Amino acid sequence: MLNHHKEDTIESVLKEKRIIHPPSTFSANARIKSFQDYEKLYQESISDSENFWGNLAEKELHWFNKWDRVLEWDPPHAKWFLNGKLNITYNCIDRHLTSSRRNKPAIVWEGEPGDSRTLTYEELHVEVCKFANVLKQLKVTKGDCVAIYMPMIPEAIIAMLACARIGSVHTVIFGGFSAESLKDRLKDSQAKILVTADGGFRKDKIISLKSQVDIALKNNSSIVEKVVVVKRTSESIAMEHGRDYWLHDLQQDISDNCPPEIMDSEDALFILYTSGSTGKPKGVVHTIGGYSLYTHITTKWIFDIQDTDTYWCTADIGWITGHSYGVYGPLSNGATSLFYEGVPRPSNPGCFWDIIERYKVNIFYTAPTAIRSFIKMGDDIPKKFNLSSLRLLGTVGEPINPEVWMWYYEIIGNEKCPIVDTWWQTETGGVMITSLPGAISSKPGSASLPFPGIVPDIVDKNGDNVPDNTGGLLIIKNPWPSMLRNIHGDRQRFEENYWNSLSKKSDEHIYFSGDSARRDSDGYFWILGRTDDVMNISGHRLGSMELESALVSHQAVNEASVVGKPHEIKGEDIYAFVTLNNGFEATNELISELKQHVVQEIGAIARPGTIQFTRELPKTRSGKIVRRFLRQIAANQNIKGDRSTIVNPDILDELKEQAQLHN
Ligand code: 6R9
Repeated sequence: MLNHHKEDTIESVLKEKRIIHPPSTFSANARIKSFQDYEKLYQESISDSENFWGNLAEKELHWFNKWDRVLEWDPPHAKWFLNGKLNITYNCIDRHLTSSRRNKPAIVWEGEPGDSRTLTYEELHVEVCKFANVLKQLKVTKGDCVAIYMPMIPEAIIAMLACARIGSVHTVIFGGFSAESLKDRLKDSQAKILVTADGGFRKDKIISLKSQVDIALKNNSSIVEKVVVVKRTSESIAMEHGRDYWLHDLQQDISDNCPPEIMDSEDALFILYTSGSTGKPKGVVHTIGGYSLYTHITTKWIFDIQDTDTYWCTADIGWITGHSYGVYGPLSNGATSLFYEGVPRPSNPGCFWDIIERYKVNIFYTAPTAIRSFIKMGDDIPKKFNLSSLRLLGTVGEPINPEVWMWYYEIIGNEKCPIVDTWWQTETGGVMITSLPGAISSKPGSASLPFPGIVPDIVDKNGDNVPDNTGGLLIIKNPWPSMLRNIHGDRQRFEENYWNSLSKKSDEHIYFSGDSARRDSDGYFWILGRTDDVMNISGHRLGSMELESALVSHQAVNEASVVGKPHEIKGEDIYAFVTLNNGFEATNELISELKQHVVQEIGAIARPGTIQFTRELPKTRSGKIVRRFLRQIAANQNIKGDRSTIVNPDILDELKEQAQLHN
């Protein structure tokens, strides 16, 4: 199987002609049942978009006070549902308590060691209120930032909702990040409180989160005031007097009554950090009203969740997918959302299929990198399990190779489940381009068509349209409810990075995604990848600059340039070219040391696959490293393109020759 997908190149994607239609039984019961229905909805959404979003907001959400205006668009600054008052936790929890959903599981959770927990909507309400009261007791008030650095356990979700309940702003920091990354994000967000756990279980090991916290906070009394620690692994950990508190101690005798804070539609809900093309991660800010509506309606129409469904999104809550389609979207729809602490591992390669069988999961949403690793493990593993409960599959995070799509369709979906390939970003808050499972036929490898209300386009770097089937920059032409509102503390970066990137037509204020794509003659979008120096490693965004800074912070490294190299499971792998300081020798030991150093600086997801030492890097006259050539070398391709811009062209052949040793 993998042999096929290795050959997936842009050319083979261009040749992809298969079309898979929604099964008629699926369409008959779906919310959006036909292509005509989609087209009608799309037309309505575009011809009077404020009316479209206003009607949905009124119908789908509970507001304490209705808004005065749907949209104020002062490009690139948008305000949605002006003066509307709401609380996302009221929509995600309280409103379900007056119906039969009260006793329905909201969260079904399984730990890696096999322990499990179910929280009904009523129980979730109690837990969120108790946690919210703990935060209040710690003097967290509206607008304060609370950081969450947790394994995938129910308390992580409860903590997010507790923040939203009292109007504080959460920033979830992926539990796989190192102390250094944690520290940077805590500083930038100015979080007052940090919620963490003694540890978590991952790949049969204990991840000691609290010790990372201790390193991050060491000699840094100005970062967070207090740390709330959830007991998960019961490992012995250090607790600093006056700073660290066990959650169970704080919760003794705490009230379970905590009315939701009345929030303005444009108050911040969360900050989530993501990599950009500079060394400093961007704190993407989302606000309550627009995000509530957009995650609600995309979940409802794309995943077509019905009240009897069990839905599972495998993303960690440290990423936007976990926020929008693990927590907020499903709960707002009153769904049962499943969470799993662990990941497939050699001791339990079939754990995902086992969970699908045991919990009778109906809707399953995961990433291409995971699917590729399942293919590699062999069809025998999923075939041992009963996957017949599944009725819909989804994918997100990176382009899915057509052959990988077909495997997912045939082996996991048994050719009866539609697949939604959903294109979106941390910045967009929710899915922008996707098929709708009952209405839009899929072409394997294409994210399909825009969601209602979204107007994507493909342009060149001047902002001019490119013909169909030609690659170009993927842009969005209109504002949408869950668009990012800011980069935390850096309005200028927000404006320049996303809205002023096209030289000629910057006055048009179109949203620049940083991805390239092509549109075919049926209007389907095919995402080709990033156009900036951001890599996509197993569906996680990592900026070249962040990695380079991490490498250069090692005493042996003089200069580093990092590019992505195609990888059969991860999509891309990290390939670093490094020059050394005098007195350091290029040894295998140093390679291992540098890899470990990057893990320490950023986290395990950033471990470079290859480090190649060199005496020089290819540079322009103005001293800029030319990554384009380095990408070709890393990919083991012939060097193509104009070398005349480089001052030291000879280095290219030398690098190429040495690269053979690494490939
Ligand atoms: C949701 C999420 C965003 C970047 C995005 C693009 C890539 C996401 C994709 C996809 C092709 C899809 N991406 N979904 N590429 N097809 N269905 O992943 O957010 O972590 O911010 O990453 O991921 O390159 O620009 P985020």
